[in-house]
Amino acid sequence: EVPASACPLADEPSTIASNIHYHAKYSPHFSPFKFEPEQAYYATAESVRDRLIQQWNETYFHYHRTDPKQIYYLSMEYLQGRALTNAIGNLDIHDAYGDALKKLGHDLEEIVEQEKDAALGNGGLGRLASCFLDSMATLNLPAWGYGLRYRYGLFKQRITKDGQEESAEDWLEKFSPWEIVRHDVVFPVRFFGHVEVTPNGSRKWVDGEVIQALAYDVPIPGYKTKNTNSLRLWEAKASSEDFNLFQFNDGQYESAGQLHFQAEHICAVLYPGDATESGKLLRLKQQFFLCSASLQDIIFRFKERKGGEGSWQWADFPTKVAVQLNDTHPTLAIPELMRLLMDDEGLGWDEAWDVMTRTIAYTNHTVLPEALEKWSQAVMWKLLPRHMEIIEEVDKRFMEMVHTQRNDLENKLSTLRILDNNPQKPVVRMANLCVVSGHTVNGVAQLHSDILKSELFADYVSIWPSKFQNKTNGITPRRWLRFCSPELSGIITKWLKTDQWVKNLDLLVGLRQFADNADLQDEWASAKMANKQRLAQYILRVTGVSIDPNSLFDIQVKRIHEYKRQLLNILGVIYRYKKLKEMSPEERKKTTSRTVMIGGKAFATYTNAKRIVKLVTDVGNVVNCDPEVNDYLKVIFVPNYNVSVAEMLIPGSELSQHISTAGMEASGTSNMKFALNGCLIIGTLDGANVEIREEIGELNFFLFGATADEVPRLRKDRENGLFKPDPRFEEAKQFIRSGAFGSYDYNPLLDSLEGNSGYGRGDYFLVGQDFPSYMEAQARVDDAYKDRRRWLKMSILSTAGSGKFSSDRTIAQYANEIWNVEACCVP
Ligand code: 26R
Repeated sequence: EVPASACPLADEPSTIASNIHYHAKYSPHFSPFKFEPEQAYYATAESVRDRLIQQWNETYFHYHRTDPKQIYYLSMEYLQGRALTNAIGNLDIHDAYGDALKKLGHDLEEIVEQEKDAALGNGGLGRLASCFLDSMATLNLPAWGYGLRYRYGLFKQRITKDGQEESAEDWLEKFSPWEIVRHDVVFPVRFFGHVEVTPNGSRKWVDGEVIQALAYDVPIPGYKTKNTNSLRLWEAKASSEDFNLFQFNDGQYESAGQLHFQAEHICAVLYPGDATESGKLLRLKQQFFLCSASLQDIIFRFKERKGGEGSWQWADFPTKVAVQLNDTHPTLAIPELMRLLMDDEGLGWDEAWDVMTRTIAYTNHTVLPEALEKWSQAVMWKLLPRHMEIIEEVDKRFMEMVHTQRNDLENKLSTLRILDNNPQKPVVRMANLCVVSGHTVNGVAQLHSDILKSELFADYVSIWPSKFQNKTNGITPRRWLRFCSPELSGIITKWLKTDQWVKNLDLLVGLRQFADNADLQDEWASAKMANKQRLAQYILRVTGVSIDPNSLFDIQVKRIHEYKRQLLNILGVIYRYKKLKEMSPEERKKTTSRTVMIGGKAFATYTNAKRIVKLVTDVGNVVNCDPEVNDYLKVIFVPNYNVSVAEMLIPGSELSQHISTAGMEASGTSNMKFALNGCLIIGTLDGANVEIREEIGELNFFLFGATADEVPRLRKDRENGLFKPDPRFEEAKQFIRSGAFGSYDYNPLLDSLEGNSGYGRGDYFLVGQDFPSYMEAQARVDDAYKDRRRWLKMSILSTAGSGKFSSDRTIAQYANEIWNVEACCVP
């Protein structure tokens, strides 16, 4: 009764419905008699996938025929989130699929909730990579992402009475309809072994263990365009030749499949703990696995498109290939490309260096010293002996260049070199290798790029002034406004009289002229209210706490880190609570009611971050149950913050906090998502906050805190005992110490804010320093919220000023100023 080949590409709901029905019946993931939301999700996803595959094949052949220069984005992280809403939105078939599902007795909004997030990343850097993929496809750029297919991505967070508890999240438990295994795309990746000199004098890396990299492709559709790019994720496998059948039949099961176990470990988890030697080795293996497999694939495709042996020149490689390193994690692409060109393709050093350096560029995403990668030379020699030879040669040639051309830098050489030969612990500095080898280095917001140029990489700037650029981050307006807030999107389209803003976000400035219009303000308020109600229901479901949609929704969601200063937020909340307790009921009624939500994951071994999670939950437990106060203040720890949760929180927020110590947050990208959704920001002059404030106007931004250039002096003053804490700050800390939030030992956390913390860096993040100006900014927020019209105007102006922060703008700049690639539109 179901047409076996129901045309998958028609747009009529009834045809779509029969295609979904077809997949439910003939794609055998479940028993055929069930068609519950889960089965409906898989069948719908497979039906959408048919369309993606169609466009994807056309895209591949078009790129193959026209041979444009292609971008390859190498990243250890992608935070894709869910794919279904995004795919039907980009394919512009949302309503047809909604109607089709209705015919089948299901609700699309409920069906999409069935999908697990693909969380193959940690935070900002991974989500940026995913926004970039969306923009590259939307701009019709020939671009592929490369990453690893981790079995367990970012851990699942649960909140217990002891704080955060982590568990493995098996996103592949029931198969992902969005990936397609390419059994014909397999490359060998070697580890360990040694270097041999061949009779003709060239060098060859041999022996050791060889693991196979198998490709899984995820289609990346652009918005309202045919171009559909790929995210290629590598999985590690041992070959059947490495299975010792003889040993197995002899009962030696472990040793029979040894390489199979080794292979399984490589892609088992994202960021395996690196406290142990074996943990460090595994992380390095992961990085090399990504680099080697991707480069072999890139070279293969370069040759394939050139059509056969002898028809290409290696000097042309950089005119067809641009490789972008997402931070230093894929730095090994540099020596690996050199090795492949010299040892496999027979190029000399100079020729290989020229090709490599014109191909590879590097983005820096952090200036935090503990996040700047340094690999032990001993581990590198063991795992990658040929690459260490190459790195030594790069180091040697760099030193020679300084000797002959830049005598003045001679005394700086020990920090500028790639190798740090400190006898205690000789290491390779990955960022230095990237700066010396890449053709371009960029930061991710203007302030961050300026800091790179004036501090971290200052001496390199004097050698290669034109190598350094800024590319302010951006976010995709599809996922982060059009799809996550359809109500607000509809209003914007109505007032701008076009939906072109989804592809050209600068058009949002057109809202400015209506910011005072009471009709727009009322529509705006009702869309925001609907989003707040949806969020309130969600919070009730996951925490059991009921929150009032008429209160000010104040949100801080991001990884828990001392430099991001969730502690400043919660200390402010604690002070507010204490004052509310001291007020008379009449006084309380005059205050602005707030719901403070804090969410984010703490790295499993980051003790102070976990203490902060515990503190927020303890404060919530006390405040939310306090009948005197809980009409005016609620404190929620939002569990398991991820991309899907963000899609719920951000549209429902009114105030968001981006309050890092100035100079420490490279950019931030959630700040852009909140601003785009008409949420006002309380923040420091850090990262992209600076540019957001410029764009939306200083009157619409609640600014506080020390500036980046004041921070070093303030830290010195502190060390010298010149800092006088604000009495409110002392009162808040004392309140915690008094046991107001339970008996957990918060002293180590609070001591980190004092002059002499255990680390010898008392209040390194300047929480005490910025506390008074933070509280004053919060008082301005309370005032502003009391004037409903004023607040709505600011909210509209916030969205209107967010055009610059589209990742389409960011990617267009990378394409023009770093990659030198052009669009290649599939007809
Ligand atoms: C390898 C290990 C030490 C490691 C360090 C740091 C692994 C991952 C990171 C994550 C860092 C690099 C990160 O996510 N940085 C964030 O990048 C975002 C996108 O550019 C910025 O918006 C954000 O400010 C920055 O913290």
